[in-house]
Amino acid sequence: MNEITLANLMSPVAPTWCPGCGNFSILTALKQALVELKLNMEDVVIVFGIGCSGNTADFIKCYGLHALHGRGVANAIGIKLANHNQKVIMIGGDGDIYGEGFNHLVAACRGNHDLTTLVFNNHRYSLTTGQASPTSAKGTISKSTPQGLIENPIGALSTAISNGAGFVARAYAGKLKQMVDLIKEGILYEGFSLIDVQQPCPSFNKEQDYAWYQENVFDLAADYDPTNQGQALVTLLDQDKLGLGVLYRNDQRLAYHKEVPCLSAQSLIEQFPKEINLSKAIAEFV
Ligand SMILES: Cc1ncc(C[n+]2csc(CCOP(=O)(O)OP(=O)(O)O)c2C)c(N)n1
Repeated sequence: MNEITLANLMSPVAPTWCPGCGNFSILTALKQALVELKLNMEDVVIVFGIGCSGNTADFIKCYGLHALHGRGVANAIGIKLANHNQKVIMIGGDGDIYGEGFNHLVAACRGNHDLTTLVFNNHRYSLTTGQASPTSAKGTISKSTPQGLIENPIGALSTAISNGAGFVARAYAGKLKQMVDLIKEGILYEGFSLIDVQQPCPSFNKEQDYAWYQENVFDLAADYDPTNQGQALVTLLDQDKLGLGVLYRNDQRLAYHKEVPCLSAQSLIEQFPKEINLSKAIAEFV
């Protein structure tokens, strides 16, 4: 057993993100959360999408998989079904998870699959240099929308809640302690946890800079009841500002792998026939 420390999460590769990118603090918060949870390196696997966010794969040393664009959640679901003992985390951008991979997100919500998805939401496709994404504001001028974006931003969190996600939260890259606490809570939650992390992109989203966020985020009220699904949906529909904290939490629903009869007692790897030499099979693929 190899307990997670900041030192053993340290990658030899330095981040290539732009100065001022919100990704730096999200990575710090994720590492801090893993350390505070006192997990072992062997028990955590992180699936990364494609994008500036997905490039986190190079900047944290852990077990993981760099998936195809939009397909990270599907891979994460498979890992969890194969090995229930793993804490499975999926990291990707708003383009990756709310755009190309949205159907997989909805599937994870509907099944309440036990994994934690962190969306690095900078409201742009940033690795490809700043096209409008599903969370860009209507009217956004970008390389792909030179005359202004016509569509409304996607209601990703309300879709997640109304489709069965058990834990939905919003964090902000400028509030480190709250981000650490929300990530920890999401990882400990047994079921699907979605944490939308609002983050400035200083290179390709000049409108939503740190000053904009200071004006446009607020902490959910102390008496906000996250178990009230209707209130969570109304809160999301009503808000023109971004409420931070746990928007919705359902402790009544079982995670997917606990409900599937052929998996609830033993995961796939536990059922794997001992006489088959898995190392040989893996060697053929690597
Ligand atoms: C299947 C596929 N479609 C499109 C691309 C091109 N592509 C690479 S990164 C990217 C944008 C990523 O944006 P987002 O997910 O918001 O992440 P960010 O870079 O903003 O962190 C796109 C469209 C790709 N690599 N693979």
